[in-house]
Amino acid sequence: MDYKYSISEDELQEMKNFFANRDFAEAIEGVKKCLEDIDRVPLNIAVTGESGSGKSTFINVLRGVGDEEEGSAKTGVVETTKVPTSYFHPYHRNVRYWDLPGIGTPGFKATDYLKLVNFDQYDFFLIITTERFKECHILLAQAIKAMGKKFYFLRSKIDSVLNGYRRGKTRNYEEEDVLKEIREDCIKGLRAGGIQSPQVFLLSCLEPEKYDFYLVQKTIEEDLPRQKRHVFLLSQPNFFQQALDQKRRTFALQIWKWSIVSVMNITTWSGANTTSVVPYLSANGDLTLMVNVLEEYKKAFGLDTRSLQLLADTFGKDLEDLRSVMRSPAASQEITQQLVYHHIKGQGVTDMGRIVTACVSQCFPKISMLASGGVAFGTTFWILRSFLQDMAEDATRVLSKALETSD
Ligand SMILES: Nc1nc2c(ncn2[C@@H]2O[C@H](COP(=O)(O)OP(=O)(O)O)[C@@H](O)[C@H]2O)c(=O)[nH]1
Ligand SMILES: [Mg+2]
Repeated sequence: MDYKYSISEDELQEMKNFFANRDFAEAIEGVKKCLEDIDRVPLNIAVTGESGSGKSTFINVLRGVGDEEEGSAKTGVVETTKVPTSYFHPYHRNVRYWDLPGIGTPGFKATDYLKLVNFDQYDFFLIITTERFKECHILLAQAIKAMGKKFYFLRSKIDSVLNGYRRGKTRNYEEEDVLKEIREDCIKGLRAGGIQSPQVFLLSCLEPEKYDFYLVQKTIEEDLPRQKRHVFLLSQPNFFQQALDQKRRTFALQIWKWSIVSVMNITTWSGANTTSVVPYLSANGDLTLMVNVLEEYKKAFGLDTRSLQLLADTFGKDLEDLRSVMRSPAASQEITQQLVYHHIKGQGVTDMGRIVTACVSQCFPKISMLASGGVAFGTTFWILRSFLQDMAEDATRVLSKALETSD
């Protein structure tokens, strides 16, 4: 059994801080609220640009939805609508992407446009172009700024530009030089248009694992307020190892909270129904909760069949090839209470749970007031931590497999 799954000093400190200066019941409620907020806090992302710039395609990539899949944003169609269309993230219903009407039509007025699209409802704007940024993009950005919102400039279809170079006469070009040139050209144009310290992200929806896709994710994440940052991060696609690492770290920091809720659920539950059909539940933690949390890990890491299929399609790989590198039973099998219970019993996890609990009770003696003398806390902690680690490692293997080149 590996001690890397045990609780860290940082987590102990965070727990202590959380419980300091609050009474016990109030702190427990606070823990629950923190977890619930992740599914409740709304995040509305507006995607705007000229018609044909790739807005709808980009929204599908960000949501992890195939262009042809049911509920996808329709791509390659001439836009006629004057109202924004919203698309939920399939696994985070509080995250919504808004496909805004095209800008730059004759007589375009940025302030009128922003009123028309109800600008106030968005957390930030993504402004996409396939060429240089024009006056309409700059006017829009300035109007967004004047209204106190954030925007990001994205230069899309970079694959087409590079293909142009490949086919053209410029034989001896370095990809890095071309990208630098495009970036500098965009920045120069934006500066000339009056945008201070502009930043431009280069993207391709056909090659989302390249260019600035992760950088834009990271930049937005860092700009967002704490509670929104969390759900944004978890809802992002998994084309980069850094995104997987970030998700793992974020999930890891929640585990002590889930472990407390798990114990509290048992207390309520065993009081209500002492003749349970699952008697081991009270000693080990709330299995229903663990199943739900593990399901969430699986989806966030893109290890569910739907996400794997899309990854396989994106990189021209076979679904079964991607599956073949997964080792965690939670990734390759359906996550059930039996699976979790089997894990608890099979590997002496309860003993490890005791160790975690003992660790916690040194600086947080109240833990032993919780159900089963706090052992359920440690068991839940150990289970979630070990499955998280295993699924994160699977996600890394799946991504490497998806990105493998055949030559
Ligand atoms: N080569 C390439 N084509 C793209 C990319 N993004 C979108 N497209 C194509 O550009 C066309 C317009 O895209 P769409 O998303 O409908 O643009 P919208 O009108 O802004 O919503 C479609 O045929 C897309 O397949 C990209 O990154 N690279
Ligand atoms: Mg569209």
